[in-house]
Amino acid sequence: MIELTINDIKVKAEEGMTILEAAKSVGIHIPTLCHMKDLFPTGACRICVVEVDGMRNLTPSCAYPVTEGMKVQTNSPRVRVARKTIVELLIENHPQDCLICVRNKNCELQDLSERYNVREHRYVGEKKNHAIDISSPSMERDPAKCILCGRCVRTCNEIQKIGAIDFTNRGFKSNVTTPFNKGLNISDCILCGQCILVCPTAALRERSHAKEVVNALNDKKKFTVVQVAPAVRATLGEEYNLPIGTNVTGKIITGLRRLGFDKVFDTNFGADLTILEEATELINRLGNGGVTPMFTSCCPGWIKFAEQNYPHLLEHLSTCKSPHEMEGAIIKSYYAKKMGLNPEDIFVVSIMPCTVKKFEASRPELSEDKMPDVDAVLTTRELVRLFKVAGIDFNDLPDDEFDNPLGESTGAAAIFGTSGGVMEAALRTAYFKLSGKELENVDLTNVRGFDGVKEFSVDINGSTVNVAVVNGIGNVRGILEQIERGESKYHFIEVMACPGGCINGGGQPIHQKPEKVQKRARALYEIDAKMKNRKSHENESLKKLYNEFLGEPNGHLSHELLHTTYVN
Ligand code: HC0
Ligand code: SF4
Repeated sequence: MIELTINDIKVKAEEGMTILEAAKSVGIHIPTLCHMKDLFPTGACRICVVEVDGMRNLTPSCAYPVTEGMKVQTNSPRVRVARKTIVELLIENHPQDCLICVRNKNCELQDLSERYNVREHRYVGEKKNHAIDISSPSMERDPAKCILCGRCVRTCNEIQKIGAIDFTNRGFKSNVTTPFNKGLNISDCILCGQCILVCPTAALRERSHAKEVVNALNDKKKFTVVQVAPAVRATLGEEYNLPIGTNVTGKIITGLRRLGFDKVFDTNFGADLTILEEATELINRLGNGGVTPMFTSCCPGWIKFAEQNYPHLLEHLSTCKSPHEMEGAIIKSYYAKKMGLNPEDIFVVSIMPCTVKKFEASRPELSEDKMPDVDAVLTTRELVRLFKVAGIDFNDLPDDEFDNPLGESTGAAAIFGTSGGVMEAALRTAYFKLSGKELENVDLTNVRGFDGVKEFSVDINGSTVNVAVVNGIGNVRGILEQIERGESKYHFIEVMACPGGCINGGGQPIHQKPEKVQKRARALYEIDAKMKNRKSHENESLKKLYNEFLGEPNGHLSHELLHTTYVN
């Protein structure tokens, strides 16, 4: 243990701790911008500077380790002036359009301006002027709002290991951009939106589909159908100050009805449907000597990554569309027929925790006869904005239930939204299909949690099935290289691009609370544990769908409506 004083308070800190961490441990706040927990400090932004006895210059506390007997002042007049000057300089080179900014009231620059009592313009001068990058169907980049903290660059390069964006130029001309400044859509970006989640301002944000959705709701000729992803129900409440991990399914349904949707369905139904199709595909591949290991295909960020970087391995991807796309296809075929509706009059909206789903919905491979399975995708954050405009006081809403038949689901579907969930759900059904027996304990805890790669082997009818779960796209290359070398022992692999899975998707509420991922995941496991039916093949409405319409999993009609192809 090391003893030091911070603001004349005696502090005991572990060796190797930074001044920032030691201060935090005794309730002393030091502001940060470039700092990222668990990543090597860069000390670039200088907002965390402190005064250390015996040192001439101010010291970045995020990058400097504590030493025995050290005396630190985190709030001296010199420190305050330095921090305030940094904030003032950032503000003067910023558009200052807070009132119409999508991050108004959720912006770290605004918070710093408030904290340091910035009340006048002292450094008015030239401002950087960059065009907004709107080349991608999922995201926008607004470099004029960038304050060069570098958190997006580090997230993309060091966590996601994509490298789609980086710093360019120096001094006043410094900028974060794509290679050759060509736009996100032609970079290596997979549109995961992880960079949006760490951006302190609105320099990175989703491409909004709100206008299209409002127009459809106002169009009397349109039959509007909405579906809600598994992970949204465990996170949306955070935007209304509810504790992280509060399940707000019932309130979301009521809110969507009040917005005017004709039907409110559950993507979890599509998730159960995906499991029946995917488990059958796996069993067929294992039985017929098909290409294995087979990868899950529900994460469009992972699919985009595979198409861009490993086109020679695309045969390993399941051909299943993702759950919300399957649900869209069923709404515009089975449900339309049942209700006597013209599929062209149906407008399907998916509420998703994800930015890539916008790109996915626009893909021509995911439409029938040029009619998209899903017409618009709103992120969790965009739905909250619509609720606000519509005068909906979310916390006071009564609970309601999904419409049927495409609103019924099982516990297996609920856990899709967290890393390992799709694998656990698939194994519950694959075990039954292969052995004719039900799993005694459906809680497959080996595939839960947030390790980068999780492994599990299950004995089914005397054969061992080896599975792996890749948590975050940054962990996938090693697994793919094993396959390239012909050394993979796995039969089935789940990949989710966002660390933690969809609960931490790029469309989710933005705040830097490190415990959020665990608490959100726990909410989904609780939903699963409380369900009467916890295996996808127990979904009664799904059985009816096969009896009345599809025939059998992987049958002719399923292939036409629920499976897809990939582009290399
Ligand atoms: Fe997910 Fe999905 S689980 S990708 O994370 O598979 O976005 O929540 O909706 O489609 O179901 C996201 C979440 C989904 C899909 C489902 C899958
Ligand atoms: Fe990188 Fe993902 Fe952001 Fe694209 S969306 S720049 S891949 S972090």
